[in-house]
Amino acid sequence: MSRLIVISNRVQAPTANESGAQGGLAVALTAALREADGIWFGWSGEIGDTSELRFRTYDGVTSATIDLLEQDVEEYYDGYANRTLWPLFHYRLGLTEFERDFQGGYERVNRVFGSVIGPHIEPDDLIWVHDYHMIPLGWVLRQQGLTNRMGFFLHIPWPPTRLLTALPEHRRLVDSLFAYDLIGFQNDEWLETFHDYVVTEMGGVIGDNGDVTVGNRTIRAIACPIGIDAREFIAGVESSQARETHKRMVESSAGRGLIVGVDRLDYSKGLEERFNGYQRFLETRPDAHAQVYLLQIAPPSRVEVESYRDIRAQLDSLSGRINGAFADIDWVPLRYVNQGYSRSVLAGIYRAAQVGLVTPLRDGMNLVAKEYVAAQDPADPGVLILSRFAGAAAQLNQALLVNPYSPDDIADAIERALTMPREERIERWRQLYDNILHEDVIWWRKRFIDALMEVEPARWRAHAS
Ligand code: GDG
Repeated sequence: MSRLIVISNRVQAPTANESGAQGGLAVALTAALREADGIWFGWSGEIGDTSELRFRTYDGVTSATIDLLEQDVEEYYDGYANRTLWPLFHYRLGLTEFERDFQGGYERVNRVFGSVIGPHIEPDDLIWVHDYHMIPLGWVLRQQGLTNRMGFFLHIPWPPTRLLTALPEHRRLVDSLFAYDLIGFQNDEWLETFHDYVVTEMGGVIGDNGDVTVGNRTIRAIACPIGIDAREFIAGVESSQARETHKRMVESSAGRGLIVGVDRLDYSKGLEERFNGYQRFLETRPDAHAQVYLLQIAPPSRVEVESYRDIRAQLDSLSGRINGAFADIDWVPLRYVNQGYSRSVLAGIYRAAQVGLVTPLRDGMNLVAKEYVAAQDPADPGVLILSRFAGAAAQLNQALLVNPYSPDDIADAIERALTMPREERIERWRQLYDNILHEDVIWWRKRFIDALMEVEPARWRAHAS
């Protein structure tokens, strides 16, 4: 069997003392790699010497990391990845920064990754590159003469053509994707917007079987939604820590309904709009006062980037205003917490919540929505409120789907969720649960790898020669 080589920006394979917040990608890849013999390459998250690869194996997952220079981190990670591509791909042109230095740093670091990783790749290895930090890496590896089967998966949305063309050198970026054999997107919507770019900007042709041809290069592009490690998560809900947390939450709720939100502190997650929606709910339903509260967990992320500091400051003041306006001597309507918790603590919190409020303005998938569903009590499940702009909405259409920009929509959905009869909650939850159980992370990995194995291996060789 071929080895699986996974390459992503950050490598966060589990360690013996792991307890902090892992991003969605890290959680999914850890689960995927545990099932396959392979190596996970990427950045250690540290500043230091870029030439030394450090190998480490824990719990069935081998990882190999390099450090990056300070300038690399500024230009490639804080710069092009998080100040250019992230906002642009989340439809936030106003927050997007266009700096030539960022692009230069991005390409340079991709070349560094290629030169360090390339020598460790064997001819039969399957290569799977992840996310927007690493788009040109396939091209870099092809320059070294590698003819392996190579796939790329984009965890975030693919932006509409009219937005993408605002990026200087957009064509160069998309051209480099054609070094892969297979590209995966989270859902049909992002796949279609990619097709649109290929047709309108590159004069390409879309075939019936997912083939995408530009000039003499044909690659395959598919929709392949990521899932959670549902069985592991469900088992976690039964852990003693999760049970203890559940008990603690029930006690501290004192009979009030708990609405929960869990998100990295990121402007794409729509936290400000969510708080506005909750405020609208409080304004228009005075009878609900002291009957419910919203717990928002939002561990800070990307603190080096100004727009992240801005959103944090805005949320600090908005949460203060909401509590100032509505709190009573024995009721705080909004508990806003800026720290991360272990996964089993999160599982206990999800379980205790009558409502899961997941309202990103734009999200590739959103795994929190799936975790919330996994954690529910089958006999008395809570209700998921989900943004129609999350990739997950395509699969989880039994949730209450909302427009996250509309405070009225959010307020109405909260009311509907809190008053939904048990039979309807069970009916909706069953269908959601079925989906997260069947289309889990193992299903996702298999679907992507199977599609990669189906691609004609001679394709790249023919064009490379
Ligand atoms: C990107 C895409 C796509 C959050 N707080 C804590 C914590 N988390 C965990 C959650 C969940 C993960 O982080 C977040 O995953 P999401 O999918 O919601 O979002 P991103 O981090 O933006 O992930 C996204 C994903 O990649 C996978 O393709 O779904 O669209 O943006 O697992 O539980 N974990 C712990 N403590 C916390 O406080 N332990």
